[in-house]
Amino acid sequence: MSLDDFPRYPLLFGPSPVHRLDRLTAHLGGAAIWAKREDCNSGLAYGGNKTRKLEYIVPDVLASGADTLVSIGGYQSNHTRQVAAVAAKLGLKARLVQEKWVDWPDAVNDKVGNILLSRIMGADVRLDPAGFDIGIRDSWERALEEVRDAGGTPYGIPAGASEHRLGGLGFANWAREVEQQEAELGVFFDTIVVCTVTGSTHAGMIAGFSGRDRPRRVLGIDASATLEKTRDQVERIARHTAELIGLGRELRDDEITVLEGWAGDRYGIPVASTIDAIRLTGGLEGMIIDPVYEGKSMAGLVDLVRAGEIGPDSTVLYAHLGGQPALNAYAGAFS
Ligand code: 5PA
Repeated sequence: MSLDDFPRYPLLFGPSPVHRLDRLTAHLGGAAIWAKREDCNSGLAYGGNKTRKLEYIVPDVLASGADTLVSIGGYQSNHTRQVAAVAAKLGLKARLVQEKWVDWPDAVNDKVGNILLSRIMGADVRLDPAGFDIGIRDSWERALEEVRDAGGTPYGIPAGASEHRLGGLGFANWAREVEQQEAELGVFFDTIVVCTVTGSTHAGMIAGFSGRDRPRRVLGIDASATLEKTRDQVERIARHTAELIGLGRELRDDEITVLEGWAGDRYGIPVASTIDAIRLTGGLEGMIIDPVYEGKSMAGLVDLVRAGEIGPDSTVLYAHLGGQPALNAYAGAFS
């Protein structure tokens, strides 16, 4: 088996854009920094990393004969918003469990941003008081049951589409896309920086790059603040995805790197370095990143370059995975 043996339903505009971040590079005074932009990869409700993952899941949805996508995330989940968009596009229903993953004191947290967009797209949005956990949830299993009881045919997509058999394939394909873009641009990204929480984005990249001759580092920056769970999930999904696409060997431990230090104490709560990274990237590049995910991975990139852990001769690709709609629910952090 190889990646090409899996059907892909196109949801993206095409390859996501890759470009230099010249002013950020000059400001940090070290490695050359580039970005690859999943935040503008699709016309479906602002796109993002889940839209890319869903390209490999939709064929299975269609084959299953389901009429309702059932998924789960926090109130401000980017994932559930992208599931709602894909359901709309396919003419399916979406049933979304939105748990209280973040105790954030903004009165509009369950009204603006991602959840607003999901409501606009016609999803059946249900709030649930449960807290943050990246694993398989009872509330999600109950939602599947309820759809069945009501005579529907559900298709379950777990948090972040990660604990899904095909969840890693989208970013294995991303790795291949990067190689094509490198050939066109005449550049080699020796280091990739990516935010990791439910794991299949990072894991897919690891699997996708692992079959290549020229080694590179794929640095996952934890934004879950439940490091061991995320690390386990990344490792499991990376190994599974590598097997699916026919790597033909076990992944080595040193291919799986999840770094801690920028998540703060709790998922979803920005810390000083997150806010600094958001202002820095916005002010130098006009590139907008969010306080839950990308602000944390950018804070990691900034510190690793400044500390020389990513050396001055490196060429770094920052994976921008989307997520900006959540900013609307965090206005208080910037006032
Ligand atoms: C998310 C995830 P993984 O979950 O694949 O590790 O990706 C982390 C990530 N950046 C990084 C953005 C913008 C993300 O949205 N979001 C989740 C969501 O419910 O939105 C799955 C947690």
